[in-house]
Parts: sequence; C-alpha cells; structure tokens
Amino acid sequence: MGVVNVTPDSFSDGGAWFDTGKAVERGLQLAEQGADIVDVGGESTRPGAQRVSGEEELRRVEPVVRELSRQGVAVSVDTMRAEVADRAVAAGARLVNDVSGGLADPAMARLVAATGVAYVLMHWRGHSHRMEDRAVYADVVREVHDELRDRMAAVVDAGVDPAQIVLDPGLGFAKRPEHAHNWALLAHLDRFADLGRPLLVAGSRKRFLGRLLSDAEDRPRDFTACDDATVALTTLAADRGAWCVRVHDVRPNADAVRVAAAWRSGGADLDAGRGELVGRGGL
Ligand code: PMM
Repeated sequence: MGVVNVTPDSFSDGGAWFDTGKAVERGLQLAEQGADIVDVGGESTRPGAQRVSGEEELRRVEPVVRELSRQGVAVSVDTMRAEVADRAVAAGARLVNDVSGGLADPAMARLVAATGVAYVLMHWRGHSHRMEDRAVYADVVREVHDELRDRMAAVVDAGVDPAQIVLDPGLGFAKRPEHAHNWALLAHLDRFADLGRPLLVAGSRKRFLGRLLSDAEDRPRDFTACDDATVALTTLAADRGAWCVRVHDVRPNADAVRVAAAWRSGGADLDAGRGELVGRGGL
C-alpha cells in the first residue's frame, strides 16, 4: 500500500502532494512502482495534529480517489469519517482505512457494512492531540490485542462481515517510542494470529525508527533518512506473514515483499508477493 497524503502538514511527506493534480500523478507513480493499493488521505494524524472539517477533507480526497479509480488503481481512503468514506466509495474506493477503528464516528461501521468494501480497523486510543497521554500500558501486546478483538466484535455487531476486516496494531498511535511499545508489537505480531484476520503494518518513516537510528548525541534521525530502515521493517513484517505494509517509498518496499514471499514459498509461487483479496468482491 502506497501513501498519498493530500495534506499541507503531514510529517512524513511535508505537503508535497497537496494539490489534486500532483496527488493523482503521485498515486499513478506508486501503482506503477508496485503498490497494489494506493491509500489517499486528507487529514493529518501526526502526533499533536488538529482536525480538519469533513468538508475540507472531502474536497481534498474525493477528486483524487475518483481519478485514480477511473484509471484502474485500487484505492483506499484513509478517513475516520463515515461521510467521507461514503463519498469516496461512491467515487471508486475499494477499501476504507479507518485509523480510529470505528471509534471516531459511530456511523462508520454501518457504512462499511452497507458498502461491503474492505475495512482496515486500526488500534486507536483517541485523536492525535490526546494520544500521547493515553499511551499507558501494563502489557502493550495483550492490551492492543484485546482492544482490537473488542473493536472487531463491535463493528461485526453493527453488521460488518468479518471477511471485510484487516487489523492494524497502529504503530505510533498511542505508542511511545521511548517505551518501545512499537517494537514489542512487532516482536509479537504472531500473537494477533488468533484474531483470524489479515494484518496491516504501517511503520514507514515513523518516529520510532528515527529514534532507533539516533546519532551519537542521541538526536533522532530525520524521517527523510528512514527509508532504508522502513525496507528492513517491511522485509521482516512480510516474512512474519503481514498481509500488507503501508509505505511512502513504494518500489524498494514492493521489492522486499516479493523477495520475502518468494523466499517463504521456496520459489513455488513467485506471484505470492502480489495483492490478494479481502472483502466482498475483493480488492
Ligand atoms: N498511520 C498514519 C496514517 N494512516 N493508516 C493505518 N492503517 N495505519 C497507520 O499506522 C497509519 C495510517 C500516519 O502516518 P502518515 O503521516 O505517514 O500518513
């Protein structure tokens, strides 16, 4: 999954695609570089970010989703709002990527159920301006696992078919780099297998990588210099069976996924590193 942030303030790409034409061009480029899905978002979720209005979010994402879908790209919409998801699905999106796991908008689960599209349900403990305070865990792996299980039960209660769901531990969301929450989750990805759904791992350019790669004076590495570490993360995640990795720099990560898949299958299935289907009608 390649990322196109149609925002002026995303931490990871600094507003480079905040223009419909540029965003579409970028999405096409990512698909060409090997992304099976292009994730289009209009609201920054970086720590401390303030929300934008639904109207503004829609203005940013809808034309990009429509044009990329028209050109045959499988598009996912990164939104916490049911109304934005609804309009994006009408414009051709085939997956709703909700970082709030249905918590930010009570109408989201019903909308996802009604449309039948694939749904990424991420672990979340509150909007960006609060998530740092809520990153308190006795056992991060158990708590994230149990909270994902409970959110999955809640959206299924609201009518979502479990077959639509992809789970995401939400690296960097209410997870503190200084407490190694993200690394604990990555080290124990296998603990999420009992939930019975594919996993999405999204660590690309996140602060925990910059912190790991701090210099001798303990200054974190800038996110722009974390792409090699992202590829390493992708390789390990793919080897441990992640269904999808969400990344900014697609080509090397798509290559890593294919290498890991070929390695895992012992060469028996050289197409194993390409996207497979989730949700009614698939991707
Ligand atoms: N992280 C960001 C945005 N969307 N979606 C999912 N499913 N998982 C994530 O961890 C996630 C996400 C924030 O990162 P960005 O600024 O690179 O978009």
